Amino acid sequence: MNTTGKVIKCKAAVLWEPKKPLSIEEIEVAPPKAHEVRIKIVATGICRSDDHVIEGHVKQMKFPIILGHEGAGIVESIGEGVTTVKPGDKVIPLIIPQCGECRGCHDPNGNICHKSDFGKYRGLMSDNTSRLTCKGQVVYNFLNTSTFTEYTVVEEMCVVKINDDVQLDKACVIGCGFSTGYGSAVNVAKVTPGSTCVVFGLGGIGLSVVIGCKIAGAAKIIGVDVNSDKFEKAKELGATECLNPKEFEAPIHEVLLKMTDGGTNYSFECIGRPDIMVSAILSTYAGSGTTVIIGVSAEEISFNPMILLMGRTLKGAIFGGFKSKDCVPQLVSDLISEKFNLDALITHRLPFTEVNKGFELLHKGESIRTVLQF
Ligand code: CND
Ligand code: ZN
Ligand code: ZN
Repeated sequence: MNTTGKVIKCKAAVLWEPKKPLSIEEIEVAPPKAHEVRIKIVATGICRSDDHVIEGHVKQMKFPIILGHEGAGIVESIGEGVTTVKPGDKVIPLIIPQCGECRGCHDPNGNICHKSDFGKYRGLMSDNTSRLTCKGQVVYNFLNTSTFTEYTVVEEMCVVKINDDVQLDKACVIGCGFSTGYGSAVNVAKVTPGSTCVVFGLGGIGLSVVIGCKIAGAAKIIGVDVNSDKFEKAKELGATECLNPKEFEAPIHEVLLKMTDGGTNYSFECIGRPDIMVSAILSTYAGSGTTVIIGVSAEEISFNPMILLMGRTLKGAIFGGFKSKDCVPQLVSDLISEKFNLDALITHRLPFTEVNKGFELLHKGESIRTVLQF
């Protein structure tokens, strides 16, 4: 049945309020307006950032909302004026838009398009309306995407066509976790061959940092996690050793300074804890160490400025610093040509309707990425 121009009724996982399970509901997805694209989602990963909203950590968030931001799908229909995708194209929705016109898009050294919803959390399209409704209520979108739904509508600047040969149930993790971690290593830190790296937090993001450090030629990649079950996979992906802070009396940065002759060249915080962000900075080499903060936290961090005066650099990035529309197709091609393998990141697959079970696996520390299939 041709659905172009019609409202689509379909299933979606709606979060009505924080600290509640997601609820599988029938929703209405309006047709795309000008410069918008309606996508049939084929697969989506579960990321800790979705969980931050469920747990109520993101204060500005509006409800009800459809979470999910690590998806891949097929274009169902396009609005007027859309030129970069067409119905039937395989696509990845983009958590960082690339409008191509703002200062952020013109900045060769950054990727923060001013149309991004990070930090603003308006949850609406550019015209301040939503294409999603449920039981007569407006439903907000998450990070310009919303992928826990059979169909979603995004703006053209928030979607990119990818190679038709890719499997969407693998490529979906390029929509957030993989690109975020990998790009933080190769693109933001610019890890150099022979260097020493430490990665705090070995979830989907941290393991993707490990993959990036290895491809960049790091000599030593130390993984740190309070869950030692994460170590086997980290080593399989390139970690040369792993530490559990619970097994040491001294603070973990002191252990790392001893192990690395005064500090690592690079450190990455992939958890979202202010105390670990400071540990990450302190574990780098005074003189020229670089820390990249990737974890999301609403709390503030504080440390003595002398720590940076000593020559350290502190950076942060969203989506691994990648300009989304420019870089995602290449990352997909790199996956097809086996520059990296994402199989190890996808530990579980579930039908979309079992989304809450996917979050349980994340809470228990059993999953890296659960991919929900539609
Ligand atoms: P996930 O929960 O899978 O991984 C976190 C890991 O940290 C787990 O293995 C934990 O066991 C471990 N951990 C927890 N506490 C500690 C501790 N005190 N010391 C050491 N290890 C610990 O999460 P994820 O990998 O999906 O996401 C990680 C963070 O990255 C999270 O805050 C998420 O919101 C954020 C993020 C950022 C971006 C971005 O663009 N910057 C994009 N997506 C997610
Ligand atoms: Zn994410
Ligand atoms: Zn822009």
